[in-house]
Amino acid sequence: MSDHIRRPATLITGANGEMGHGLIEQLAKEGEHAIIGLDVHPLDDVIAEKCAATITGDILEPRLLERLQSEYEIHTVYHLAALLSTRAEFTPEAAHRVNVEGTMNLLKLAIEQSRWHGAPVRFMFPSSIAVYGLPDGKEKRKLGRIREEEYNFPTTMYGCNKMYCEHLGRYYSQHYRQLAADTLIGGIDFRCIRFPGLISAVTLPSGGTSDYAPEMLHAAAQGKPYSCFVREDVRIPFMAMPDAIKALLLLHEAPREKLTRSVYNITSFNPSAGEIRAIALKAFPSVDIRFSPDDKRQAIVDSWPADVDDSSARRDWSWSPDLDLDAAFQEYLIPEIHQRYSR
Ligand code: AKB
Repeated sequence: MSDHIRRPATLITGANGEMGHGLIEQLAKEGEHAIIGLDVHPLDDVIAEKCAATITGDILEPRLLERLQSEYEIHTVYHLAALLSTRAEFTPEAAHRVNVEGTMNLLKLAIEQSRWHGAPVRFMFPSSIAVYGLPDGKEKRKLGRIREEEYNFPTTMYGCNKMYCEHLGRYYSQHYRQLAADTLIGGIDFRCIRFPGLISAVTLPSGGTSDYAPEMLHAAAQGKPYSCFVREDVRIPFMAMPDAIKALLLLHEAPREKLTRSVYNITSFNPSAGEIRAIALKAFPSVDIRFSPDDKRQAIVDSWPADVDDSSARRDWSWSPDLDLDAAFQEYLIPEIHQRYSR
């Protein structure tokens, strides 16, 4: 038995993904809880060494869940594992299994954990602007910032999965086994953020539809041509990865009594694809970036809002991004991506 056993632990699923990298870096600096990093792929060495334990496995695998249950005392779950919007359209049923059944498994694990140690398990869940479904690009351009309860008609399997999991989280935290005679000890404290498209200097996303922005920038920094799969005028909200991590940690720390909802929008900036191209070309002038829209992926992005209203997050847990458009690109993304590819 190693020293992480029965030490209060934070479980991170999808730990090897984009957000997992940034989150593990940050949590390791704080050093409060032992980190358990779980992913279907082995964790990269840089983050593995910051974890008290790493597990390679599938959240749909019953044995893995039993192992987690018996070996660890989990107080927080960051459930980051998911199949993103583009990939999910190729295998919708598999996406349902990973995104919905996987989340159910983690919620059940969290409930069981809280029974054992008697305290609520904080369940941090990244949802997405994919839960919105606007009628079309024309309507989208007319609408302003979308509030959490508006246009909840996702057109993608991933969006449907995220929407349902938002409700599952609310159910597990507020109504779980509501007819049972016994009182639930502990329970789940479910906190969810609807993230915009994310752009990281360190990693490239895979399988998403907002991926055109990070792909364009990373290609430009390597001097590679890029053919963008959405139109030049398309606009959705984005955020630089450090702000996404900041948001997760801020919401995790927020006093429960301040939270007026379980699901919050957040945003930072919302450039059009053409504006992102202009920024990339200014930094890397000789690259060839063209637009050759794929109608079907374009339609997905047209169903997502051009902007979201994040006033509830600003009010309830003092959310505000550190990096606006200019700072995100000029102080974080361009210098770090440039350095990364010039090594
Ligand atoms: C995707 O494109 O699927 C994700 C998202 C917007 O949640 N990046």
